[in-house]
Amino acid sequence: MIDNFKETSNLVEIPKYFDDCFKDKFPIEIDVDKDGIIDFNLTYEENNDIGNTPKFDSYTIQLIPASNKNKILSPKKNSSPYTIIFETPFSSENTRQYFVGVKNTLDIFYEFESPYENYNYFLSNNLTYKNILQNDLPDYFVISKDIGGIEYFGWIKFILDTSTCEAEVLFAYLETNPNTHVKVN
Ligand SMILES: [Ca+2]
Repeated sequence: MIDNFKETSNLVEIPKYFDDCFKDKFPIEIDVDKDGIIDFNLTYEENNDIGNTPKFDSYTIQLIPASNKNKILSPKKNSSPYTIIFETPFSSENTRQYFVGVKNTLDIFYEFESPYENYNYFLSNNLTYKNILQNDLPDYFVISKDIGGIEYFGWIKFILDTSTCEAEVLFAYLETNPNTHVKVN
């Protein structure tokens, strides 16, 4: 009986609307070199699908560079998908920016029109980053920024947990020495 109660109390209610979960939290503006100019936004893109019945909106949570001088880096690999979330220990060595086949979606919320709102859900599966985002290891993006034609490397430490509507950038770092790799152990 007590065990049953515990299990029930651990269930998190899935939000019915994306705004209930994240409206107050996105976009999170990230200024990696503290120069007052935003370099990346942790935010979402909204898509309206009108071709389906029932109609739905989808909200795709992503890190989006504010300029094409700012790169989101992936570990170098021979084939896609190219991932963008790192866990410690990591380094910016052997990384690069890919343009095609990048697994850049952190999670997706599907929001159906009324009266189907009880079917709304976060995708939260292996097409996104369910296992990496839900384990106990801190999550990072590895990034670089072109300043005056020279590349500077850095990282962004963040939390995203769609099961509890948490989204937060904990720290952003840009190495002050050019062409110098960063690592976190
Ligand atoms: Ca900046």
